[in-house]
Amino acid sequence: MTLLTVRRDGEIAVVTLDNPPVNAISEAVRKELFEMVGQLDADPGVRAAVLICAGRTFLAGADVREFGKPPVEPHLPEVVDRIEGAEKPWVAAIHGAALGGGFEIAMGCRFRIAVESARVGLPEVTLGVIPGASGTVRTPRLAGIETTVDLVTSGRPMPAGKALKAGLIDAVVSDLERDAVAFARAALDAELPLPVSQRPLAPMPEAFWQDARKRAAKPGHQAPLRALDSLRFATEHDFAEAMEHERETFLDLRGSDEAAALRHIFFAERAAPKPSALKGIEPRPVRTVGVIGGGTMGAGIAGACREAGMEILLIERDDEAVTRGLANVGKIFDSAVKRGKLSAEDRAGRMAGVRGSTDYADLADADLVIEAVFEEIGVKRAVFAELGRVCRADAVLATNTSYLDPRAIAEGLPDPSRFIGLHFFSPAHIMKLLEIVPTPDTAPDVLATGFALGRALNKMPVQAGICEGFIGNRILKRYRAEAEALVKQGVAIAEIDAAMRGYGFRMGPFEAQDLGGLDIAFLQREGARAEGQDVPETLGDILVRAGRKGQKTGGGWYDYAEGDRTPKPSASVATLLADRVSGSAALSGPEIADRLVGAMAAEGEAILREGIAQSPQDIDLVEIHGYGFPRWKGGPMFAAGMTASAR
Ligand code: T1G
Repeated sequence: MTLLTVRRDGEIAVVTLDNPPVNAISEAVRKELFEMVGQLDADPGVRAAVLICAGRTFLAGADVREFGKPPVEPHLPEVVDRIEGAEKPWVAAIHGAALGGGFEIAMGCRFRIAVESARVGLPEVTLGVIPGASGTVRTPRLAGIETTVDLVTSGRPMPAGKALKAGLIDAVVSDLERDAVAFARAALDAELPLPVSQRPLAPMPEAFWQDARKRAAKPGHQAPLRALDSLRFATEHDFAEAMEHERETFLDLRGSDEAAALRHIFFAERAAPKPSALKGIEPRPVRTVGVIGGGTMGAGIAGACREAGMEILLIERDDEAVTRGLANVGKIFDSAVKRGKLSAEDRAGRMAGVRGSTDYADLADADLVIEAVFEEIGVKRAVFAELGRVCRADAVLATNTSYLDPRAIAEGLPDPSRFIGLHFFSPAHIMKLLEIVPTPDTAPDVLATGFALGRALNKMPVQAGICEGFIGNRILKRYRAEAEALVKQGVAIAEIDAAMRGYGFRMGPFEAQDLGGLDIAFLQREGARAEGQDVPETLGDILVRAGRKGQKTGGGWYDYAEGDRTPKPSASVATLLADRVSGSAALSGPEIADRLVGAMAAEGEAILREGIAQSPQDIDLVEIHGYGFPRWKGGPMFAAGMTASAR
């Protein structure tokens, strides 16, 4: 045994697993657990066992790195059954998160206890599989079918308090190991509950399953529905048959493209915030953040930084704008209170850390200042000229620009090494993507500070090189251009949107423009044209010039009835674009999606070639966390087979 250690507390054996970083259930862990049951059953001095983990968490599930390899015995279901069938009852002592196979092992134990901060869950669908060691078969025997439906189809973990009420755990304790031993000792004086596999489970009516399917369905994402099927099968067959069916489903999904895509993203999301190129480079500490501009973006950035515990100074041009800016930040916390995520008292605490001022001199102690003012080079340059004068020499100065060249903004700054682009996405307190855009002068520890800020704000930080639109907006432009090319070839606008929704996007390219407004991109194109750039006319230009800016003007690519956001195909648009459409291409939904995703991947390839992105997986993360690309498709680069990820 190298991962399991045992110590005796009287007649209770305390079995500790130590397999950092998250006690993932590798082949070795399965083997040692399997053997441990026999060892303790054979020990006459042992009457019960406590299973507890060292480090940050209880068993966090099967080792995802083994998914690409053929399964090796003992398989996890056998380990769970062996624990359940042990002569001496086991008690799972949970801290951190008991997830997937970790919770399945806990269900093989006769009892489960946890500390208040612990969570239990079955996140397998987030990896494109379903529970493979009784998650859809034992869980409903513990917590009933309704609770299990949400656990297995959403993959969302449940906090210990709720899990106790749901019957998933037996007690919430404060001193885990001490209380687990006491719990095991006390359990020996009473009649033991039935092993979970022997508890009853009754079928549900057809209507229940139809409704559950409707709620679980996400276009193109099969795992949640397969998990539901496995759960239903378990309610209509005996335990052994249900286990066989679940295992078959799990093994079938394990090799699927969807599982490969979600594993690709799982590891990409963990690698992105810690770029290897920054290893050993100490970021500058950030406790006080100045935000210049209290509009939507500035307030969102201020709210995100405040939520991460930083002190905020919001700078605006006059007292009225300061008041408005502070009110914008307050609204962010008000909505958190409304959603029950924040108490009124906490809200007060959040706002106590946000001050407003019109005087740049108040930024003298700021560690970081983020500019979020109007997207005009003169305005931004003036802001940084002032910041260069008033801020500490080691303060990091950042622009939130979406489209301007950060090098042009930094021009004239006495020390450009402390300047960086931090491109947040609106609403900045919600959107996870943060494009980090260093200039050639940006110091390595300033770049490291950008990534440290991304981690502190629980964002998905991705480094981007300097080009128009960096990574995300550049791909968006190509995506929209390809969609317009299909319209010119005679493919209906509504069919294109439907195809992308069928692929897994929440909205197609045209619906999304109508929601956001066509004029934003139009003004960018007009600005570039005014600077003498050759920007070909787009179909969107024609619509904007005709006053069709989207939902806000009652019509864009679609018509909208008064007070109704339902997009209706527009005869006016057909007339406006009639002389641009030449062809009657008939493409299926998947063919349309392939065309558009292919265009995104082609642009991604150019972005890689130009060194604008560090890796194809970074591009996938940008698309998933900034532009609604369905994560179960892995991102455009993965979908186009351009990543080295294990399939
Ligand atoms: N397998 C292998 N490595 C894992 C892992 C796992 N399950 N989970 C995390 N890691 C690595 C991760 O790559 C990172 O590595 C480090 O641990 C810290 O991760 C049969 C089939 C547990 C809540 O889906 O949700 O069981 O980058 O940064 O923020 O039914 O990790 O440091 O080299 O995320 O503290 C089900 C996935 C598997 C849990 C901890 N289980 N993990 O969060 O750390 S399927 C999961 C998490 C299954 C059975 C089925 C989180 C965490 P590195 P981290 P964290």
